[in-house]
Amino acid sequence: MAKITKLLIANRGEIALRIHRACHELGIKTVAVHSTADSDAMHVRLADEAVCIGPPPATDSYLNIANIISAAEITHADAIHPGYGFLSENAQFAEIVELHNIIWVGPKPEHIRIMGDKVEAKRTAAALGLPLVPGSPGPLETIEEALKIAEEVGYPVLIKAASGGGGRGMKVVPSAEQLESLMMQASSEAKAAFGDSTVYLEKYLGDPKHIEFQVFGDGNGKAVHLGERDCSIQRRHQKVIEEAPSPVISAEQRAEMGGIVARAMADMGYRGAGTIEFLYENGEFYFIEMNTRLQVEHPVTEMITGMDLVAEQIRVAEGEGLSVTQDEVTLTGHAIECRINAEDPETFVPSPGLVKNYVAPGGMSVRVDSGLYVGYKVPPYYDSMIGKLIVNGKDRDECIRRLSRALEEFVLEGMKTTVPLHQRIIRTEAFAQGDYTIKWLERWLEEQRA
Ligand code: MV4
Repeated sequence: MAKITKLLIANRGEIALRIHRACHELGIKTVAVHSTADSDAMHVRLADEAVCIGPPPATDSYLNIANIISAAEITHADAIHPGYGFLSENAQFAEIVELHNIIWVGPKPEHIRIMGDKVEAKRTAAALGLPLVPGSPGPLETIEEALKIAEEVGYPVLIKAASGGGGRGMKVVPSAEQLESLMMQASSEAKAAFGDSTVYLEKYLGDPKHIEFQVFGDGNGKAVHLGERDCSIQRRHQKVIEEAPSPVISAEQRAEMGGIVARAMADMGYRGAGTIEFLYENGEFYFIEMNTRLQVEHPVTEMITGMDLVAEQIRVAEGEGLSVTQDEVTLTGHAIECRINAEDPETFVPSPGLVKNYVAPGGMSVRVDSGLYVGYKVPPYYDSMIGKLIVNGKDRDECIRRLSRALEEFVLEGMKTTVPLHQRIIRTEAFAQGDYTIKWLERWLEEQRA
């Protein structure tokens, strides 16, 4: 039971601002840490204190553990929130924070470590009763073993790197003839990319949806689920639009799967916010990975639950336990998020630059999470996501109409953005129907180019 009085935000951009806002609503002071490229960022200006932690490259600043811990020490911050990306899923960083008697606003380091190893994650998920994609029970040791398992589950199969995730280091194997060479290739690529050659095998699902459940644990055996998000609208493993609830999941199926994931998190003693990722095909869920962080798309869950997930993370980190029981969680209406990137909407080439004019949309049930302001210069060193537009409505129809209206209002001059792309996507029949899968956007973009 340790109240947080001053929290260091170990991140940048819209999520740093999001965390700052939650802290100030809770009466918690904030410390911004930033690279020399981010001195003029909105969250740096709003924070109670700011410490420069290095030059623009993230490895020298936002990933520099010694500098971040030093910043926490000199400002007497009593907690660190890592946001998403950067050090958010670095178990060693979480351990170091705790060793310095600083409250880590995140899951237990052991759980971060387990879920970071995709083979360990699957083993754990299986033991907790989550449905898995059929495949190897552990790392692939020999080609004979791989051939045997592939035969059992049926081709095509997918070779994945244990240290991969987010789609890096995957190889689709169409038939037994290619298995050996693709397995060797995957293994040596994994070694080069992650310093770990461990690979495993799964049945390849041809065209699933990506549906993820938001979970929260108190670290002491209590956990809840906050429903699912459909994140299938993606390009090259980058999500573009997310929505909650999924347009294809029934209330019964949500309650069933939600109950399973919440019980799993309770059983493992999970602490804080987490996301359990599934592939969904032919009405069935298949666990693939768990993310041990707050995600970019958390606002759609906030809109349908009315909960502040950053405030909830802070409560749990303080040892206050969850603010709700499962019975008290209500899922109401529909919410959709569009990621606004500083990119050419046709070529996706990054387009950083000076914000010459900016008018954010407003009105009923419209939320914009962004650190943009007129005169701000989007630096070229980081991710091109510069904001998120999140809209909710009483149902999916109303939500889409409101989203279209909000996108119409969006004014951002000085760089190319993905706003026009979102307008085009939400007008398609596939989006209207809600039956899109993970391959839909790339296929549609290909069609549009032709
Ligand atoms: C798969 C799959 C098909 N079958 N696993 C990609 C990222 C990583 N989280 C897992 N991924 C996939 N795993 C099996 N057995 C297809 C993908 C996949 C994907 C998954 C979610 C969202 C977007 C995706 C895009 C391409 C491939």
